[in-house]
Amino acid sequence: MGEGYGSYIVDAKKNVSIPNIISENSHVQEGGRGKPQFCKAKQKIAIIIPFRNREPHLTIWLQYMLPFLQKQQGDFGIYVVEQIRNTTFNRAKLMNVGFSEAKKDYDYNCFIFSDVDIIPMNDRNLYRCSENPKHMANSLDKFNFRLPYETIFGGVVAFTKEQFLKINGFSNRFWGWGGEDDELYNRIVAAGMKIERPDPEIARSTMIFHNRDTGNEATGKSFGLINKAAQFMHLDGLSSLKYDVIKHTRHKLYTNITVNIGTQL
Ligand code: UDH
Ligand code: MN
Repeated sequence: MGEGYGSYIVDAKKNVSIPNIISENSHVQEGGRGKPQFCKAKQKIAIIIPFRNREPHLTIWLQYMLPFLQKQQGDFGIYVVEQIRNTTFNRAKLMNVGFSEAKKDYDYNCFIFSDVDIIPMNDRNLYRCSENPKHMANSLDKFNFRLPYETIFGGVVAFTKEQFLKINGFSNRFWGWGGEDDELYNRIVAAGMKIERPDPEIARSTMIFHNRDTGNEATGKSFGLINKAAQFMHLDGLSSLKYDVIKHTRHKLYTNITVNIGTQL
């Protein structure tokens, strides 16, 4: 199991440095942009990563994912959307910001929303969009490579631009850990779409071990909204998104967008 064609081991303890990753990915351009050298890709992929205070994870993610995306002949851009300090984390809202900001850069038609700590362990797991919103972290080591429940839709998910617009993005109202991914699933169903998942053997992925972050405690305060997706999705999401960009920086390996997304009312 897990040692088939295309699989490899992710070593999260290996000490790599950003300059190292830069020199190993000489084709990656300013802002974390990559393109196939000898063909034209159909999909233009923005990878959106919600972020705060996880530099070591980001380094590992870049180390594995830049070669991975290039090997898959992706036309891609990496967006690290960083929430300013001292406010409760809001993963979903950062995803919406990433979508809105990436769209200004390039004609992206596929958006992959990925946690910073999840890395696929098989390069046949195509980081591409599909006919339906796609759940890509369906075979995680943390859950013994099984789905903990059938409707789980967290970790890494892929939407075409149309699919994401159809559900008005994520809810902006989930502060602290949990629930936003289940609400997202309910939006998809409410919009009459289905989800799809790659073969679990191919989708095997690892989540780098970590403890719960400060500022991202599960309060459960928003959990009541999970089952109200159909009712609120058209009012709460991309259409109601407000934020201030504090800093917009093109690093060599990614674009950082630091934002003030406010606090829970
Ligand atoms: N994130 C950050 N900084 C934070 C909080 C979250 O960057 O302070 C981002 C990051 O991309 C992360 C994602 O949000 O991968 C999701 O948060 P998470 O990794 O905390 O979510 P997960 O489902 O939560 O992994 C499990 C936390 C409890 C771990 C307990 C240890 N056994
Ligand atoms: Mn995690």
